[in-house]
Amino acid sequence: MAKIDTSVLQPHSFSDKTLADCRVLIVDDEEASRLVLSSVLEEFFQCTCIGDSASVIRTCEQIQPDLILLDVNMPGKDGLTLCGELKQTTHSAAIPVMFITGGGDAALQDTCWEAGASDFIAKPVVASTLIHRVKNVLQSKLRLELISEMTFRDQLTGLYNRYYLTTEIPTMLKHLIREQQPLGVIMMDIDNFKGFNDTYGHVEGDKCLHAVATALKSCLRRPQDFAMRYGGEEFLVFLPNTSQEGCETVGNAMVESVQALHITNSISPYKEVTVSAGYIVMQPEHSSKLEDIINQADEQLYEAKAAGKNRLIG
Ligand code: GH3
Ligand code: MG
Ligand code: MG
Ligand code: MG
Repeated sequence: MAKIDTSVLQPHSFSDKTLADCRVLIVDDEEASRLVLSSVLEEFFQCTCIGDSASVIRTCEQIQPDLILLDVNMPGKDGLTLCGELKQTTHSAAIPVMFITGGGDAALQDTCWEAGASDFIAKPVVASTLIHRVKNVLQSKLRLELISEMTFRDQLTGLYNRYYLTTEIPTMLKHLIREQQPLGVIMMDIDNFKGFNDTYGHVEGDKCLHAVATALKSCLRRPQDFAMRYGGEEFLVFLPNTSQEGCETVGNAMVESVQALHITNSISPYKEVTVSAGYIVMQPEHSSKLEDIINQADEQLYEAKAAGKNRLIG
């Protein structure tokens, strides 16, 4: 029988984040106001308070809040201007903003919506109303996060899926073109996998796919790098802003880490499950097509198969 580590065999479980895990960033220049808001909310959520509007964008990058409670009137940068900036910044654009407004007149409320508010609440704040409104916004955010994770991930392996490739990669390419940064692409395929299925059955085959995907993920070190299940037993790895040397290091680590799983495959000349990989490093241009990039990496993969499998060629 194939020897597989059963600790990595559970199918990918999507996010189990709850309301209690959500981080709320409270931004208000008045200390008394921050204290009131945090004392009401910290029983239910993870709260962080700041009084200085200038440091909000940096703080968002550091703690990635799920909601920002934002005072409208603050010295220096006011809440409305800050909200506009948050919505223009990649890492904070999706964070809902709830305004805490001093006055409740309709014109100000309109301005809050136009600035990108998800909701607002008038001072003086009623504790129970605040809690309900915050819970509502966070519930919606959690649902959206779960749906987007399910949309973009392959359920068996937990890796990104093809839909992610077609929707997200063009944005990544545009960024690389603008910054004049190279892209490393690795195309990978499990060796002799048809024989593995025929010998051990498709259930063991699925477990093997999960274990291989976990090994590949463990080789990714930077947040911008990602691996994707391209087809049945084929994987694509994208390494933005990576040199030839960097690509080779990651690719070799992946090939080695799969063999290091020591999953028996009696029909393989290596007697274990292995992968072959081909890589390219290229400078994306406006004329670059995703299909061409993948085809080039695929040609290298073909060379790796022809040269005896269980290796990286680029
Ligand atoms: P090579 O070394 O040349 O890549 O040979 P191979 O046998 O791996 O190549 P081939 O393309 O003939 O086989 C791919 C196999 O992958 C066929 C199919 O049964 C299996 N496969 C694809 N998707 C899945 C899946 O989701 N689960 C399982 N268990 N098997 C899958
Ligand atoms: Mg104020
Ligand atoms: Mg294949
Ligand atoms: Mg194969």
